Amino acid sequence: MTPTQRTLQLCDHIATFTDIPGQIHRLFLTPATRRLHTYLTQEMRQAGLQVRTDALGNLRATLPCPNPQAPTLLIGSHIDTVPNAGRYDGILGVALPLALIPTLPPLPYHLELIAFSEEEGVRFRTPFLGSRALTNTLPSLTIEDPQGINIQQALQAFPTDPNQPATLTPNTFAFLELHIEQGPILESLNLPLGIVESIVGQTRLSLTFVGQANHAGTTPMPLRRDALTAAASFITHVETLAQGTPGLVATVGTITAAPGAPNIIPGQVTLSLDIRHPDDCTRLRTRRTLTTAARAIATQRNIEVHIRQASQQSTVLMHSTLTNLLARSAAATANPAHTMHSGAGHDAMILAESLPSTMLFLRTPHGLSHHPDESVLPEDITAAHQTLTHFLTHLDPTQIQPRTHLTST
Ligand code: HGY
Ligand code: MN
Ligand code: MN
Repeated sequence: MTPTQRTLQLCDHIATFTDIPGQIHRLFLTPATRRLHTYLTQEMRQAGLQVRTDALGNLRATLPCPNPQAPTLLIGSHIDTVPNAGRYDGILGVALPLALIPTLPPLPYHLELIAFSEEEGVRFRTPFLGSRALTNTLPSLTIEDPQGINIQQALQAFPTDPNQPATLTPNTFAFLELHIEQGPILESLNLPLGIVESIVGQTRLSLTFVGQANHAGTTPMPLRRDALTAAASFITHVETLAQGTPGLVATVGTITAAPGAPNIIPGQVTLSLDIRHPDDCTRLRTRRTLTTAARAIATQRNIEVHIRQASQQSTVLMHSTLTNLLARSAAATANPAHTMHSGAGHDAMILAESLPSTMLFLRTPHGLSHHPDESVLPEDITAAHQTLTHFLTHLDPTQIQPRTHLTST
């Protein structure tokens, strides 16, 4: 079996680990993730890796080099999914290196393959928990999922071992993430690979509009305090602002209305807001404009609004020495690549705060991602394998200077 066939086989099999039969739906620390850990641990051990699960549920597999003093290169991506997901977002960045490892020559550094436990922010409405553990920037573990289970309780139930450090392996010198592009740019250029120069910043908010639930038949329109119509007005405002601001994307991706019956005026509505722009100042200005708008809409309608920031990430630059080596590796293996920024968030944007980091993208057919029809071309996986092999065999840890300032805000 070729590494490309093996990569696809791994992705196909990983897709069978799901909490909702008939879909790919695998959130942080769920039973499906537990079963996937067992499978991946076995596959990683068969590839000659030493495997452990850390205290935050990240699966960590090391290919040691003969010199115990050698530094470590970290490589990987996430294994949680969005609801009703495709089979490559995150997963490919674990499967592709795992398939390649048996073909690699000896390297002058330890290689640590990591499957991050949480990146999407679906279960606890807070993203990047796996990589945040490694950079010591975890939020409070008392954050609860919709069932009222907090992160600490979920870790105990999984279970993870609190004595397994969820920190960077000492002497880790760099991080590399492979990922599908999740957008249409590479396909439009007819190119298999993307070299990521920067990852766009993002802010995620949770807004709760609180009005007054009441009888839908007896309450005249002028006397209502309807939280859902306030939210609807706000959502329209979000779209209008984003449409009128070049480069801005803003999304209300979830909404719940309570108590939730056809004959009750909604008294409470909670929605999520995701704001992204390559320029941090524009993103932060948008955050201010939209929160001010939410408060104005609430005041006009005599209701309250509560705003919580779930996460905020600045735009980060990838490490130029690593990025240049990736570009040279693609060229040396005759695989055309496009240098670009990432509109999607990735674990690399968290790791880059502490560690020289870079990313390689694979073209996404039809630009379709966060969708069950997400796909990848076998020839692009082969291009990524060739590029990665060249990168790993030409990477000199002594040439990678740590960076102290990587973010633009
Ligand atoms: O939301 C994102 O950008 C990523 O796919 N988690
Ligand atoms: Mn994703
Ligand atoms: Mn992803």
